[in-house]
Amino acid sequence: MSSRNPYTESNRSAATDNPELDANSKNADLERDRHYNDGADLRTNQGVRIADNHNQLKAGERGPSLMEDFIFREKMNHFDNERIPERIVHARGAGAHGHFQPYDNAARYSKAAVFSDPSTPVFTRFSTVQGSRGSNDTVRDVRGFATKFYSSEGIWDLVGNNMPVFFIQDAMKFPDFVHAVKPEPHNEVPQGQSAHDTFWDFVSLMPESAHMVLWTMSDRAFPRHYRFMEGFGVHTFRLVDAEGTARFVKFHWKPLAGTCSLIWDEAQKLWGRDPDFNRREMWNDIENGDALEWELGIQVVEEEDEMNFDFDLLDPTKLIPEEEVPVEPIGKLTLDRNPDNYFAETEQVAFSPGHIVPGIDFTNDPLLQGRLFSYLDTQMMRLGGPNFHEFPINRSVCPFANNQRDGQHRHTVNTGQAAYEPNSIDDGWPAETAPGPRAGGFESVNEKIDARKIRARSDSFGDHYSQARLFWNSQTDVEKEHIVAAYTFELSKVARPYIRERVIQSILPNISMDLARGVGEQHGVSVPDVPPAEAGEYGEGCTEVSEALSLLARLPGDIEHRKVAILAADGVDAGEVQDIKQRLTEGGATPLVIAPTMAPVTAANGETIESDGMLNGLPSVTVDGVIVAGGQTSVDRLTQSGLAIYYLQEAFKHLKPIAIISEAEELLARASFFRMARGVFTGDTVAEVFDDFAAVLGEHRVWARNCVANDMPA
Ligand code: HDD
Repeated sequence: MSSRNPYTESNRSAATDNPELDANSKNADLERDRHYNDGADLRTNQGVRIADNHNQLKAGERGPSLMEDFIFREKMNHFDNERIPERIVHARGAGAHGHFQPYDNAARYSKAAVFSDPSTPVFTRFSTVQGSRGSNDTVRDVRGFATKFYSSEGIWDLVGNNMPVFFIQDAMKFPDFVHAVKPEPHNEVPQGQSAHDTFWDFVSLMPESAHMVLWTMSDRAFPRHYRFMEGFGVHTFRLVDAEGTARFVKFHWKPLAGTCSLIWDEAQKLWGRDPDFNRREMWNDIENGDALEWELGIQVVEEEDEMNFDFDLLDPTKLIPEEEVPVEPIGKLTLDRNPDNYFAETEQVAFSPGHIVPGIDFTNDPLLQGRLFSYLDTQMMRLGGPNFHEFPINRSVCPFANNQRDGQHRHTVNTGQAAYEPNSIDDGWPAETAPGPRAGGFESVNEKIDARKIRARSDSFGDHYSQARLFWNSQTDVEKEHIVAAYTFELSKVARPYIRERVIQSILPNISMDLARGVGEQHGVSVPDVPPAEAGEYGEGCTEVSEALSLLARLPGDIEHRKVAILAADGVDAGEVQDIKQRLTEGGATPLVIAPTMAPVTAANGETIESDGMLNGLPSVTVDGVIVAGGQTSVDRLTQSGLAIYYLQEAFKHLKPIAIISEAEELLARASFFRMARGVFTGDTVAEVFDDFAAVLGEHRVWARNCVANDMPA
């Protein structure tokens, strides 16, 4: 600390205390900038009322336009400059507001206000990494999971992903990695995906990426809904308690709804059927009052235990198995309010791992240290200068004052004559605050460093395969099949045979011979008899399993938040439709009546039933299960409809539960599956089939059907 000037001390009582925040504080803060058009006259930005917003000023009705038309020029000039650069990575995203409530145990680990205040407002943005702002939601990619906590002691950003590790160990390689994964520079192909030469060239030459690439080849790479996705802080961070004791932590977001992903074929079809699938579902659910919820958990490692692992806590390509250090829940995140304006909030929000508060600190993870530079740097360019902290979405809810001044787009009107410290002209304000457990100034962990300058990688970062093997060992058979299929597909898009061979012969055998052989067979590439990696890199001893690494370990278990199609056509049994809707709604699921057209369905008893969508407008890839409502005429009509048959076949292929309330022999025959097929339930009444259908829906998919799903032509 610098020496304190006397004016600071004498005037301390005038300083602002931390405000009392509640879940609504950021919403109230944003109200200062909201603009409402109700009853407003159309005016220029200078306030001049506009009489004609359809015609330029011209010399005669058919004559040339006049330069003088300041109204046209202002309008066009603003329009021409509407775009800002998109994020260099994570360009496509969707965000929501909410709040964080800590549990009673949280303050034990950290003095950060966010862990003791009853509620802190937050804004969370989910994103894909590779694609541009207009790319598809459901591509195979990592998902960003970035949360801004507007805490009473300043802003904390937890800028994580939905996978707990990363592709590289040192930020020095980040530009290389991003150049390799992004669309190729000569033709800007492909968009939003890793299935191309430069990505596989790079990762096959960088064995440290093997673990993370394996995660991205799993179904985690296309979550069913953001609410069904885990989140991770990735790096080891530090929490500092009120006594100043620091502990290492890994942050986890555990979805209260459980984990569910799409199936690759489903994800691909969604690119065309609903490219905004994840974004739309989050938006609609929040509009319907169905909030998204996660628990924040931490894995805590005491400082003296830092070296007790067979990997390095500073290596971001490693996770701490939950069986070794359990995840302790310390709070709950709720996202329950949609933004008012995509650009002002979701596009302009600026996250940075460097936004931390007293009670939270960094570690020497070289990836994290590099990130601390990169985010602010990119935001200067993307958001046009150093004043983006003034944008409503980025503005701290707690008061702040300092001597930073001016710059592009400055809004604050700083008063006073002294913009320096120490000063006596403005009575010494704004003044420093000494560190303290509450309302204290930020203090870095007092880590002793005694080292020589060196550009090198620690040997403790050398094992690139043990944890990849741990991940592989921990997958169920279905998940393993999907991973083999994923590598096979991705490599089929790689034009250069030697890159495909390098992946199959030099990388995959070190993870698993089964994986290597599975992919090798489909590419006609032989696999060596023994893994080629050096013993040190290979982690030969790793035969362990961590159940928490399987997506199926945290299945929802019930039908809450699931979307179910009720197929109906004219002649449907209205009572059964009502019965199905009621049972689904009682379980927290959303029923959607899907009909051949958007015209209301006329039921057998003459009632009309509104349809929520058409067979090809809300196709089976947008729902989690399908029920064909009873009523013989309706079932007969659906049996004759190619779209209805395709709907059922596709749902079958994607392992979704199907219930048919009718005898429906012909429908089953046309759809080419059998009454006894797994997860297909038929009966005369809803009561007969519903519980079985709901039980399977709770498990998300009919996993046992995987072996026959590929036979389905849909
Ligand atoms: Fe990053 C954006 C997450 C490594 C540099 N990153 C960005 C976003 C997320 C992450 C979620 C989007 C934030 C938003 O929604 O606006 N990044 C990660 C994680 C990483 C990671 C979990 C590894 C553990 N990132 C990483 C490295 C660097 C960057 C190593 C550079 C040294 N990331 C950036 C960036 C971005 C970014 C270029 C682009 C836009 C932005 O920051 O604001 O600075």
